[in-house]
Amino acid sequence: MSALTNTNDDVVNHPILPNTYLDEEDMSLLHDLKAAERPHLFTPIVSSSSNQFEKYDTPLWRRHNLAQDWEAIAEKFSEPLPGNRVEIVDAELVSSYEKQNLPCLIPNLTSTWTPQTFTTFLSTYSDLSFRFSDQHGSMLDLTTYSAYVNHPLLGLMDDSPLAIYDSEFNLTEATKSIADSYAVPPCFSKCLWEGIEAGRKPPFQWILAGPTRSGTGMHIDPVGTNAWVSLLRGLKLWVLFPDTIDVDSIGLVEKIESSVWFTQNWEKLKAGELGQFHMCLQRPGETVLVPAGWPHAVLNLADSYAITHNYACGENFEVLKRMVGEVIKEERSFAKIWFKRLKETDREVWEKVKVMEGVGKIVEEEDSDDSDGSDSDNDDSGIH
Ligand SMILES: O=C(O)CCC(=O)C(=O)O
Ligand SMILES: [Fe+2]
Repeated sequence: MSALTNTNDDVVNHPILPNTYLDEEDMSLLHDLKAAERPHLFTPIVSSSSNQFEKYDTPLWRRHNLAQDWEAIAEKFSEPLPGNRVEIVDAELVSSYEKQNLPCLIPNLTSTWTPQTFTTFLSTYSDLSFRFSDQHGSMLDLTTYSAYVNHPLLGLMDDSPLAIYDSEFNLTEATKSIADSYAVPPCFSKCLWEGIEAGRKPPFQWILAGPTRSGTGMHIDPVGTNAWVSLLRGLKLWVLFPDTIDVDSIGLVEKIESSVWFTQNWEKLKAGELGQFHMCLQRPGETVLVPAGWPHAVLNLADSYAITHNYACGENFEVLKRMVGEVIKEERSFAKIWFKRLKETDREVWEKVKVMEGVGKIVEEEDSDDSDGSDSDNDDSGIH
């Protein structure tokens, strides 16, 4: 959206008010983005309507009316339920949690990072477009996104507003400053995919920026990886379940927005109906270690800005085995690249990995690709 198209004088004359002007093109883009992001909440465009809010309306995004009582709901959620609290530990203990594949929360890992808030992020990169998910290619510029977030009929009404979820910021010159604004905390084990360039391995780093009520519904992180999530500003509520849980019992496949999930399941969690869970509130400066294979949901209880990396961890043999299996199943062309590299650069891990199920077959394929004269390193099958 160009500032020149803004004819709303009230907004222009009061710069402290967020600009919420959206033209028809913006509304149409937002409608497309919402449709791609949550196809199950799709509402067709009412082409007969001349009112753009009615024409591009997405009523299912506010079907639970959470925005109305949000203050009270957020207040209730800001007192985590007793039970398995996520343990707060110092950096030296992280590897022991990686070995046991358990979650923990580590304070003070971000003191050297460039400060950032949801709002400063939106204004710093206002002209640039970002992604809102890895599931589709739709992008939106942050001026339009900011107008959506602050609009009384849109972001301020949605049960779980759109949030920025972008893994490709490290690939462009314009957003390189984001990659330069933080550093991987050294307490996490070395990623076994390290050294393979971004774009040739599965996505591994994301900016997570969203307003209160946004978040990430119940999910398991991709390809058997661990993750760390560092919060710079805001407040996040986490629930994590052990990797042994029956995923049907916690609505993993239902794609429920996290604000809705917590609202519908709070009493069940409290009554122990969902079994063992780990819960914590994450505050600025704190980092959560997410163990591989653990289903979890995260809800922003305030406007939040966070950075997360997923990493391939070799600290726990069973976790490593599961991750290798998932790489073979889901990212076959990357498996070839990774195994070749492991063989050349990390004999110790390679000795463990080479005997795992399916690995020998991939290596044979890679060897015969090489003897064909085809260079699989140039295979740009495009893992993004
Ligand atoms: O903070 C969030 O919304 C989600 C964090 C997370 O679990 C993820 O990015 O996989
Ligand atoms: Fe996650």
